[in-house]
Amino acid sequence: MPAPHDALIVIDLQNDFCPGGALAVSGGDEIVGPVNALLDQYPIRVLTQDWHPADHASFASNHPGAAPFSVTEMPYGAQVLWPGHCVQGTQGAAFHPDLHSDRADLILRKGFRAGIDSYSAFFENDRETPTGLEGYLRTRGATHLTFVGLALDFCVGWSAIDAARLGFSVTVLESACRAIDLDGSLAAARAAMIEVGVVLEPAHG
Ligand code: VGL
Ligand code: ZN
Repeated sequence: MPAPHDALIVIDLQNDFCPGGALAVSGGDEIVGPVNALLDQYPIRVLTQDWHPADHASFASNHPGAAPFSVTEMPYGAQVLWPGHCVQGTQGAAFHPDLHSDRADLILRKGFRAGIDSYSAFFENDRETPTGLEGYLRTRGATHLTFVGLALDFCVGWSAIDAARLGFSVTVLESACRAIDLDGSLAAARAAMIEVGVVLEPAHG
């Protein structure tokens, strides 16, 4: 059972990451029920929302000739070029309609600057521009963070790793996550999470 200092962070459970969406994660909609059950249990509840302007630098369509899922070099490092997704104010950027988003204490939007992506809920992809979530969680008294959502190998993984580096105790519930798994990204994300002390609760067993 969650204790008073436990926070649940639900990453990007939005239409565009669910089947039928612009950047669909296989089985993404299957986690909505389990996530709703968790939202009822935790005393501190945060939802993140990927929230890009149409001219966002992470969209392949904004790089003439670039194919979706190719990798480019940005001033802040390597960046996967995604199909356009989660454009501010669109239905694709909205939460899955069955998600109990009214339960959230805080909805944190990220990726809203055109020139830089933000996988992590804590820092943009330069790994140093803060989103403000650390201060929110610390002032709420959160010490242990449980992550669920989409996608395990990108936004969930980067968020969990940053949280561990910031000194939070971190658990990822894999049963309430789904992955993109692009060129070994899932195995790499799992290894990187374990490396910094994130506890991965496996989907089975
Ligand atoms: C995500 C790719 C691009 C995610 C967001 O939520 O994992 N992945 N934008
Ligand atoms: Zn995005």
